[in-house]
Amino acid sequence: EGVAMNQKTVSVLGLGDMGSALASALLAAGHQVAVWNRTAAKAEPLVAKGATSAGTAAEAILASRLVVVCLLDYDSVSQTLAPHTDVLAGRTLVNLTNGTPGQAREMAAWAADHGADYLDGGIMAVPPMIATPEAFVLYSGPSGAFEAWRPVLNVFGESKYVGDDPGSAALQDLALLSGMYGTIAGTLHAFALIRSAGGSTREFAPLLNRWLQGMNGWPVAAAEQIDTGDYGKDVVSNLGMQEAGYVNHFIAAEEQGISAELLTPLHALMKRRVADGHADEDLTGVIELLKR
Ligand code: FVH
Repeated sequence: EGVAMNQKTVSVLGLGDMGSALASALLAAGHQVAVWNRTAAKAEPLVAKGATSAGTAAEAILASRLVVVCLLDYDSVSQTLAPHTDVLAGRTLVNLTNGTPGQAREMAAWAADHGADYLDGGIMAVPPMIATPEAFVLYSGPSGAFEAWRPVLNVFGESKYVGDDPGSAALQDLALLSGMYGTIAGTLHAFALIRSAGGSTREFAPLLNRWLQGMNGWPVAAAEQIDTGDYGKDVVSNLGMQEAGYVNHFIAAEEQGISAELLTPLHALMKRRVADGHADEDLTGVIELLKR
């Protein structure tokens, strides 16, 4: 069934867990939605809610001036869009696929070559959070295109515009995810340690939560030291002391028969920083070793 061009229609390319959540949110907010997915059957639940299923990606692009793309990775985005450069002119592509700043900049230039505005986005939510107050989405690219489509994009969650460099959203997205993965790595090590002693991770989890919540202020305090470059200011837990204690993670892991490999990289950096003469400073100074 063909999809007619409609100024008020929003197109969504990619109906995985996230794309389906985005399309559902648009439908729930009263938008007309044209959807396309490589595996067509994934459109069926959305068609039942009122979406129109496009037979091809080109047909979906032609249906709207706003085209939201949410696929697995940039390779899949390129494979999907590249055969349809002739239908991109005059449209705004909002690419919510996870990627790198470089990939986003390259795609923005490619879209411009074909007459389309390009906004890159980073979704800071899992699918069930879409359209709830907890969700926020980072956007970067031309501010005019962002402002024009902001009311529609707000359906997904709070829209946070982070600048006209198309790579900014991906950069901040990856920065936020790296904070998340650091927490996940530490948590998995903690649970492995608890489990190695026959303990219940379920019982331990609230204590870990309490501890992590107590660390809530750490990023802000660390940022203050990093921006001033003064790693010796207001030190309460000096690096030399922390490095000496950190070794116990490896000894305990050996004793308990688990691997401490999730904790190894930070220790190598702590040791180098101590060896460079910064034992009296804060652990934050390790960031200097990440410069290339
Ligand atoms: N789900 C999440 O928790 C995170 C939250 C933050 C943002 N991410 C990013 O969102 C992108 C999509 O993620 P997703 O959860 O929808 O992923 P899947 O459910 O695995 O769906 C993948 C879709 O991509 C299509 N696809 C894959 N390869 C190709 C290709 N070569 N050509 C065309 N389409 C392709 C796939 O189609 P199909 O397998 O159903 O035919 C799905 O529509 C992602 O960047 C996350 O990092 C989600």
